[in-house]
Amino acid sequence: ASEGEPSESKVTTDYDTLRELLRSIFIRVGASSAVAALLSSNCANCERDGALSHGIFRIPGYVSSIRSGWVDPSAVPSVEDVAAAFLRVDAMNGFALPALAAASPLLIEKARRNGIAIAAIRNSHHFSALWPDVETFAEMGLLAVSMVNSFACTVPFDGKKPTFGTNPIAFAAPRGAGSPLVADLATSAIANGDVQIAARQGFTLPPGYGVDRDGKATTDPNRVLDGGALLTFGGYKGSAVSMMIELFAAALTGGKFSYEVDWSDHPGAQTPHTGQVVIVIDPDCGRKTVFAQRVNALTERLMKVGVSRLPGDRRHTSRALSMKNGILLQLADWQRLNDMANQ
Ligand code: NDP
Ligand code: PYC
Repeated sequence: ASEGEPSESKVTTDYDTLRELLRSIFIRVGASSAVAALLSSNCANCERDGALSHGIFRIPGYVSSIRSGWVDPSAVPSVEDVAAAFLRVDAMNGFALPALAAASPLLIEKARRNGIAIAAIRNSHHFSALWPDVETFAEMGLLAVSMVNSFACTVPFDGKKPTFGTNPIAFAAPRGAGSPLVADLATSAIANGDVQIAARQGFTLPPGYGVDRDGKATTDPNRVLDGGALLTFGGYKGSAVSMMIELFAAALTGGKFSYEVDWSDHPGAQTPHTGQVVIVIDPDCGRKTVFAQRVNALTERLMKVGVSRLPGDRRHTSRALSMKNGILLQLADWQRLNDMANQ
């Protein structure tokens, strides 16, 4: 079978069936129904959108982290209203998604009232892509930016030891009638999830992405994962952005820096216990023109100068195909999920 078509080693599932299967796995390992619903939708959304570095291959990592006692899958986040435009959120050693969900209604209300609002989330575990966290705000007509740090697996430019996380930043802008314009990127040369996928599938990494445990350049994903580390994208520039993400996601929120994450007492832990910041802006406050029209003016110009695809386009194409034809999975992965749900 050609790529995208079912074969004997592949299976097609519809979105709701996949989400429900993932939900039952989370429930089975002790997640509250609220947390299970959020994590399963998020992971199914990543798989649906072809955001595979945070799709179903992450499920064993979630389960392993929960079983190790490192993260509380039934934590109830606490939201503190500290200023006109500032919320502090304690995720109570739970996942970051429920913390953001708990903060979102007040965050939106504050952004609309004040023009801007910030949720500073701490004591949280973020284990997914960042675009789902910002896209929903843009669907409501708001601009959003989020940053999260992770665990020390990236060497700062000119440094000798892994210190930063893969530290992604995601931006989302409303586009009027169309789906929001979203850019979501790790500040490491590649996301750790993609290194794991390369290792599973036997691919090498492009040169300049990673080093081995002795700090020597390597294109072998297994060497990167086995005590090695990633480099930042764009040399010192990516390193500067990653450094600032440590400050926004950890120093500002009260979360841990990536180098402070120590899960050695919890063998099996995989979810970084750090912080996340989410900044939401009402574009109407900056208006000299209608914001969505300005977004469209820019994207039309980009097309005119030869840009064939915008950030997020690939995901939306994948989403449309998944919703029409179903989500194509490796049979072995599908069987493993079913085993996990029934264990
Ligand atoms: P990519 O390098 O795949 O993509 C980065 C951005 O660039 C995306 O918005 C993507 O859009 C866009 N893009 C990619 N190729 C092109 C192109 N040719 N032309 C125009 N735009 C393009 O992402 P990363 O590997 O950096 O990150 C992957 C995911 O990992 C992200 O979702 C990130 O949030 C997540 N992550 C999570 C971490 C965590 O701690 N929770 C840590 C690190 C990463 P499109 O999606 O449409 O391809
Ligand atoms: O893919 O780099 C990554 C990552 C780190 C934490 C969650 N995802």
